[in-house]
Amino acid sequence: MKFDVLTLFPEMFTPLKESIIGKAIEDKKIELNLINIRDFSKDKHKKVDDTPYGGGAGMVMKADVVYDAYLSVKKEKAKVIFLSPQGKTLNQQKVKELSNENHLILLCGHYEGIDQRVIDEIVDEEISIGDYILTGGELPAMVLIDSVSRYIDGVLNKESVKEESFTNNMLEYPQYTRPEVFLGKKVPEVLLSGHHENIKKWREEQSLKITLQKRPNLLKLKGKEDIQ
Ligand code: 4GM
Repeated sequence: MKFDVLTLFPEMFTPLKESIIGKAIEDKKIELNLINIRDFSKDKHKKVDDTPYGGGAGMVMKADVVYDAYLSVKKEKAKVIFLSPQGKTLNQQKVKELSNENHLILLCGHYEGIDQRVIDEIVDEEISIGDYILTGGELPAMVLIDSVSRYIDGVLNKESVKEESFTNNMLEYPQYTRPEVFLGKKVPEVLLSGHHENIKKWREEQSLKITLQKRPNLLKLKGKEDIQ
C-alpha cells in the first residue's frame, strides 16, 4: 500500500515512524510519501492561502496550489481521500475496504478549508474520523493510515487481526499476565487451567458480557455490517 499525503505540515507525521507502522515502512510493507503543498506555491512569498470571497474570518487554501501538489502524485488507479468533518464517519468496515486499495492520496486541509473547486475536481471520497472539529486534517490522516495499515499483509501477525475488538462486532475479552496475584486480585482460575476448550468458552462469554455492557448497539449490527 502506498500513501501519498498532501499537507502543509509534513513534520506532523513523524510519530508514524515509530513502533509497528515505522517497522512496516522500514520493511516496505507500506510506503509513506509526504508532499508539502507549500512546495507548489508559485508565489515568491510561498503563499498558499488567501482571504475568502464573500468575506468572513480565516483563510482558504488556494485551489491552484493544492491542484499542482495533487498533479505531482496523480496516478490513474489512486483513490483521493479528503479528511473533513463533512465526510462519512470512518469505521472498521470502511478501514477494511480501504486496505484493499493499492494507492491512497490523502488531502489534509488547514485554516478554514480548501477552495471548493479543487475538492470537486480531485476528491473521490470525503472521510471524517468523528463528529468534532480539529485544526487540520493531519491527525485524521494519521488515524486512517494507522488503522488501514494494520490490515496490510505482514504488518501485524495474522492472529492479532483475527482476535481483536470489532471482529464480528464483538468487543475483546480481558487479558491478564504475571503476576498471578496483583493488589490482592487473582487472575481468573480458568486461564491457569490449561484447558483450552474451557478458556475459549470463558473468553466468548466475557466478550458477549462486555459488549452488552459497554456497546450494546454493536450486537444489533452482528451479521449485517460484519467486519471480518
Ligand atoms: C474543515 C474542512 C477533519 C476543516 C477541511 C478535519 C476534523 C476532521 C478541516 C478540513 C478537520 C474530522 C480541518 N477537523 N472530524 N479540520 O475528521 O481539513
